[in-house]
Amino acid sequence: MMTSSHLSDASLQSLPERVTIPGYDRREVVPGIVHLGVGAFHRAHQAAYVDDCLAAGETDWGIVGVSLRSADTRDALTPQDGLYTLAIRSSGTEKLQVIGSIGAMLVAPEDPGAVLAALTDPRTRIVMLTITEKAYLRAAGGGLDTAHADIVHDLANPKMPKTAHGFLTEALTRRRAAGTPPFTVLCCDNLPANGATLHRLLIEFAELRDASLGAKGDAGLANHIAHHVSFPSSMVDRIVPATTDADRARIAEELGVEDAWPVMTEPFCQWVVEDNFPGGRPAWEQFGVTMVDDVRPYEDMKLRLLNGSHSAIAYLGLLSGHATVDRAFADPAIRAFVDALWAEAIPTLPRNAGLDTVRYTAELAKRFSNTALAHRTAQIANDGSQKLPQRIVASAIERIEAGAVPEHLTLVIAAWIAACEARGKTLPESHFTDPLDAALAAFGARHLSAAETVASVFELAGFAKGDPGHERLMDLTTAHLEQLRRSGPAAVFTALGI
Ligand code: CS2
Repeated sequence: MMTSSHLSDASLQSLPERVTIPGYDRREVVPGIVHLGVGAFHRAHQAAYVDDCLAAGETDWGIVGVSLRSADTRDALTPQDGLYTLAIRSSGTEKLQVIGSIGAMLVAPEDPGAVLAALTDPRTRIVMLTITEKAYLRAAGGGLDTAHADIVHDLANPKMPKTAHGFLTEALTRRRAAGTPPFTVLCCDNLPANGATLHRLLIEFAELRDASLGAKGDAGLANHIAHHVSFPSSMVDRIVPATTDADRARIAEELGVEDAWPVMTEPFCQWVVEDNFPGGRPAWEQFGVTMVDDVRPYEDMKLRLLNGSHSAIAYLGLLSGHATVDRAFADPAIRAFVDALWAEAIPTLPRNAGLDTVRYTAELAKRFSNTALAHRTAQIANDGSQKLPQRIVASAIERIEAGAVPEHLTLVIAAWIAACEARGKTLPESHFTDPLDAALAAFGARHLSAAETVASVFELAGFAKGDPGHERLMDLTTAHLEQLRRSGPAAVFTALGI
């Protein structure tokens, strides 16, 4: 039998029996989905669900993976025929599954034309996205950041786009001209009302495009997107720590062949999708996906309870010297803080939506305690300015407007600012990054008071802009930042009675 030193179609049959391999003939798979942002999260989540569909005989939903920025994933996976190992880890056990749902892989900056060709292919009926919060290019007020260099570029060069906005609008215009029905756009990022949010941003982009292209453009593209393209919202959930070299070495040892980029994850996996796919979809409900009319309650619960406490654990963990989520969560003060944070956020969730927050938070506590994941606090700390609005600020504002004093939620905002300030001092220089880093560093250099810092950061990040509770939110945050600067997290926990 032919053997190979790395994972590939040719080496699949020689893998040890304990490794699950694709249960279908990959040559029969036809691409039906284009996925923008083929990072580890996509490969642990949507690609695994699609793998199950393919194995059940729904062979026309293969994935074309697109990286909007770097060539890393393509370079790692193309020699492996798109195959990679998903390592499902819990304290003491590891299940290995080779996923085969990603066929072709494209790198947008190298060949935007090839990406547009995949998007305009009539077989493509769904375009999914996991491009991270910051790639939606929202301005502080929530609308499109029309001054962003990439938006400016894409409006001037519609045939050579860089952004998801540019690719989707150009592809939709070409499909419309060719008489091909539009694809459904399925946003899978951690944004509130993510489908509707992307829909709104694309309409705004298309309006600018219509105006700038004038007679040369596709008259009425914005209108077409507004009325004829579907943007279901979805809630995605699976914890995916970044793969380390030690993971690679361990997986190679297990497989007997190299895998350049295996993905680590936990057993838990959830996907709740608004059922609005005019162009068809896989029968996801048969493979554990919850298809619903309204995703909002699930989305709010996940963003405010899971992601909100994740950010809290990340920043308070970093300030307390904990490198991973499980270590931070084992710290009794942080554990007690997270319980209090949940108690503060839960009243902001919809009442009559059947949410079981007791069960949900108990399950979260189990997931955060998974010692096999080694999920780094610094990984979650990235892009706080983009994450905190929907994870923390929204609940804090609602609590203030309901007459409460959200001491715990506001501590998370202060801890984010303090952790940013700690970089280059008690934390390594670029331990985590944020799109606002240049401005944050400039505030740091001016040695502003806590009140001045909070006011500047809120203004810059657009936190709670225009909300009546804005001043109160800043005051509570300032008090925490003062104390964090003066005496560190332990003193703040004591002041909170923890
Ligand atoms: C995390 C998320 O990095 C982060 O900001 O909070 O990636 C989290 O692990 C996922 O949303 C879990 O589904």
